[in-house]
Amino acid sequence: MLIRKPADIPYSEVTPKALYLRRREFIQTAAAGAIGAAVALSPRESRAQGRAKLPNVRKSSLSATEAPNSYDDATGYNNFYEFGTDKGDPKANAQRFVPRPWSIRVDGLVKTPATIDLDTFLKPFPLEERIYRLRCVEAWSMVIPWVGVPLADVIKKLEPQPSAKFVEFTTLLDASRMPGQRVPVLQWPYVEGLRMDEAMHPLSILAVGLYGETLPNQNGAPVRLVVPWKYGFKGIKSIVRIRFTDQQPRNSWQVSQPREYGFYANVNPEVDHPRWSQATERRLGEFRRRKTEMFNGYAQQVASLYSGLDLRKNY
Ligand SMILES: Nc1nc2c(c(=O)[nH]1)N[C@H]1C(S)=C(S)[C@@H](COP(=O)(O)O)O[C@H]1N2
Ligand SMILES: [Mo]
Repeated sequence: MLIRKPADIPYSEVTPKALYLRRREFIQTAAAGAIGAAVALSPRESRAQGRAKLPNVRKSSLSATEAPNSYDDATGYNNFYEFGTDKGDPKANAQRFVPRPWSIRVDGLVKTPATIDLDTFLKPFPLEERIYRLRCVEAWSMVIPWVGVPLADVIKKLEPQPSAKFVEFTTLLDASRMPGQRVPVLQWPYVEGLRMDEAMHPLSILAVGLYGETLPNQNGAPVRLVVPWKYGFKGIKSIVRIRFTDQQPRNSWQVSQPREYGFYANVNPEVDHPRWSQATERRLGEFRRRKTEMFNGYAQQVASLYSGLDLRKNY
């Protein structure tokens, strides 16, 4: 795999200059506490809900063309066990979570291990809207307009060593802020991983928002992974650590129930979960079940990543 050093990638190449400058301007305005000026909601509403419009979000040609679910579906029906195990718990219990300041530890097989401030680090990256299908392993699905940056661009800037074959992500561990962590339903902190070629695929993003606004806490503020051809649990939320490794990471769901959840977790209607079928799904807001598509409908883009791999064994 070709990984160029950041010094070789001028920002003018990854970001049209005007966008880059405007984004800097927004960050500076936001830092100065004037964020309310850029918000479409009334100032009171935005303060109460921590909602703020993200400026200069460009549409992506990699978006699905289906109609997105409602904002209420996307933000009111979630799995985020750090805030409880019912689908309504994350929205109810994450309201007071404060996702700033936020730093991410970058370590393992990387040129320079470092602790980076999220806002400073992401400043140069242009934001894209990516409308993706999300298919939970529990057989429900949604279509969500995420706002984020390609994970590949982030990884290139972090400069993993050539020996890095996987990337592991870890969620914040802090039971005082994430009360669900007092309950041992999973081994905390939540951990997920991708093979390096999966992480570098253009569909993989780090999301910082949805519906043109900053990410609500229940959706994984301030930054979470979205990998649209995999079951939802790969989309780890509230990331505080990125570690490059030559060993396949042990992800939380696999650790908890290895017979039911594997490392790959590719959406696959032909491989049932031991306790239920994966052939169909219920789209939130719809009555009739839909047929689940191979790789969640992204087979054309991602199937080649798995040629030669037995997807029954590597579930
Ligand atoms: N840290 C953490 N990330 C997580 C989870 C979780 O419990 N903890 N749940 C996962 C599961 S099972 C799903 S389906 C998605 C759902 O959240 P979303 O609707 O915001 O994508 O988040 C994933 N990320
Ligand atoms: Mo899920």
